[in-house]
Amino acid sequence: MKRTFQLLAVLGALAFLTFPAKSYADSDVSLAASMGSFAPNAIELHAGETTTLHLTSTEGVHWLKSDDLGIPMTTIRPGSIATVLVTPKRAGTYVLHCQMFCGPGHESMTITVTVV
Ligand SMILES: [Cu+2]
Repeated sequence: MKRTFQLLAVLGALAFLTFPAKSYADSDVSLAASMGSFAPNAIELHAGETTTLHLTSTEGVHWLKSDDLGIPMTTIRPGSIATVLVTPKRAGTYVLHCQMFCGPGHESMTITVTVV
């Protein structure tokens, strides 16, 4: 009985961690930064729909921001997930750059966001 309870507690915690802001957003996109790139480096969002971005890093500290898309300056660091809600207003192609010098490969750190 105690074992069953423990299992339920673990499953509950996993569900919470896996679907953090599900009730607020239409969809989720996960991005992982490393030295020199974001993976994926191109994503598609929908105008007028809210997407939750889950941002983490596998290597180094990076920063993301977009005035056009309403993404506030966000620090992306290893071992944690930064959650940002984004609701693009207009269709178009937006190229986001890492916002502060992070080390080798910084110049190539871009994410192309296509809003349809
Ligand atoms: Cu950088």
